[in-house]
Amino acid sequence: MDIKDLKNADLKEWLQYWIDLATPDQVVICDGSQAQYNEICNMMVASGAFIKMKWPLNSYFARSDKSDVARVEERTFICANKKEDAGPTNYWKDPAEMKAEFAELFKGAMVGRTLYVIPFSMGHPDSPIAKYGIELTDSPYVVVNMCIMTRVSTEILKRVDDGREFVKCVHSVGYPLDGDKADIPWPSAPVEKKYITHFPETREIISYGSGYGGNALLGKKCFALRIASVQARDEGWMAEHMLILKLTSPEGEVKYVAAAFPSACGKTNLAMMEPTIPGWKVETIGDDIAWMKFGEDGQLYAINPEAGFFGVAPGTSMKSNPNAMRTINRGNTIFTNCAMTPEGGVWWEDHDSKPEFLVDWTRRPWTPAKGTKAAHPNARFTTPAAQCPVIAPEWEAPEGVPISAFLFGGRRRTVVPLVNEAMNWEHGVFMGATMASEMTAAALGGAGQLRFDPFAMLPFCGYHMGDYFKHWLNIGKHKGAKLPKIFYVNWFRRGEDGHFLWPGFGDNSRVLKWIFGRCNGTAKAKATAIGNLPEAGSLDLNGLNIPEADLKALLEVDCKGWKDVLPQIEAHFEKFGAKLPAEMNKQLADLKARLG
Ligand code: O2Y
Ligand code: MN
Repeated sequence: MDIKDLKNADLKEWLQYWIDLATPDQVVICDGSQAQYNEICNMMVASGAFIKMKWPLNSYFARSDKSDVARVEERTFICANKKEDAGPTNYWKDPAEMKAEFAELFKGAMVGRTLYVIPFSMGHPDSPIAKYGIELTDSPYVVVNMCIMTRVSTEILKRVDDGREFVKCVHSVGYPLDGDKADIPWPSAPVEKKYITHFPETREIISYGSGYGGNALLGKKCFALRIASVQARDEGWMAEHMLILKLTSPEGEVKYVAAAFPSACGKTNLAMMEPTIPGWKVETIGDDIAWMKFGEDGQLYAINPEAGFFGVAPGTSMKSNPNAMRTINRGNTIFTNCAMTPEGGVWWEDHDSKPEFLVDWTRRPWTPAKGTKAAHPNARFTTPAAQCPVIAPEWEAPEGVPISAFLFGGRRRTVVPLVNEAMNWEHGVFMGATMASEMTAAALGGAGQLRFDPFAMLPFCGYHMGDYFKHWLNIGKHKGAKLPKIFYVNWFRRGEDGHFLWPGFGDNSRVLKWIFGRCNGTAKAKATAIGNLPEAGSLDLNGLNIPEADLKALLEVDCKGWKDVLPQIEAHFEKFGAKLPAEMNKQLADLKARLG
């Protein structure tokens, strides 16, 4: 397919605007083929941007610039027409002013480079829940990562040309090769020139200056969460920062669960978990994002809009996540900011092997004696979901999977029990709205201070968070809805001496089993002031050896602890002003009253 052959005026005009402004040397349409993927990887090996690994097969190392290693929230903007619509939890810029600034920044931004046109689908292209996007980028690294993380094909371009709605995504690393400037392995712009911007009213994303992860792979956080959350609000569906897993009982009964945890709380590990309880099976649908729509039967059906995993490498091992290790070991993986073994293999902190010598992510020789991290703490693997040995056969089902339960959670050392079922939908929305992690003594604010991350959407909601709470409440009022049950889980409870009270990992399947039982009416709960907790004996603890005092702490209501955190919840809610739904203050007042 050639750009000259396009007939859709809106598409052609948009493409031509950016080509004329950024003046790339050439334009290439990405077709999602293995041949084009290989060609781009080979070109990056030749330029020094990629190193081909000895093992796993068909896999590559990339090392970023030291200043471009993660999402940059303070350079991420919601450019809604009205500032109020971005809300208190987002940075805002006026859309017209931002576009005017881009008209300068992008002038000649792609000189000496290729502009790649990436037509992609979020979700199976034939799914009624899927949405399309086109990303223009001057980064071949972004192209190959997008080929793993989304479904790229010229068929998508054809459908868009035929009039199908799409999200306009524009990206440049912000490093034009003007004059006789030579290219470098990881081109990017200084932090004050980086912009990751979202235009919710026109469904556009424009990103400048960063080549890393969520800043540059625009299908992920920018589209699938920030823009999609606005689309979902307007169209009556849900775009959530949630893993989706399939749970099968020994009797062969199946339930699907979606779970929201803040970044770096082990979502990928839970999505691929190996249960320790006999006969139970966990399979993966997705590890980061869920898009959900009501079916005719009133159930919420979820798809994973992504096609790959962009997982945090450090901490991933055969102990923490054997299925992620098996996925990446099957090859076709891009490792970013990991360390390299002398044999051309990969390493990171808490990897299963114990190396004597490495080349670290900054390309310097490394030995354990150096005392530094060999891999960057936000080092990543990009790997195809289809390679995961526990991917559910229906993970790409266009109709999605029916969700029986939502899980919320954070890192709470104190107060919050192992599992707590919401009394009803409104109470569940309150649980999501008050999701928080506890800061350590070393962090700003100190021990006991909560960092609120409502629904794990704090950095990802594309509109006012108060309106987002309202949207959740409205979902609960959908006519004929068979709503998922809502649970709050906490794997991170500690004793006074700092030890973890709960073993976590595969033993979290015990909590999933109780949740499964709550959904089909077979597990018993006791009603308490904070919600429904497992009745004694209803949580499967066979084969575990947890001290009685630890179990008691995990499964009881710490009334004093809850009362002590109420002022923090109050202060959290005050941020949302008049947009905080009255139901949330009512839930808070009711909780206070129940605690006595
Ligand atoms: O650091 C980045 O650019 C990526 S952040 C990320 C990547 C995959 C899944 N989740 C996240 C996150 O921050 O929630
Ligand atoms: Mn995430």
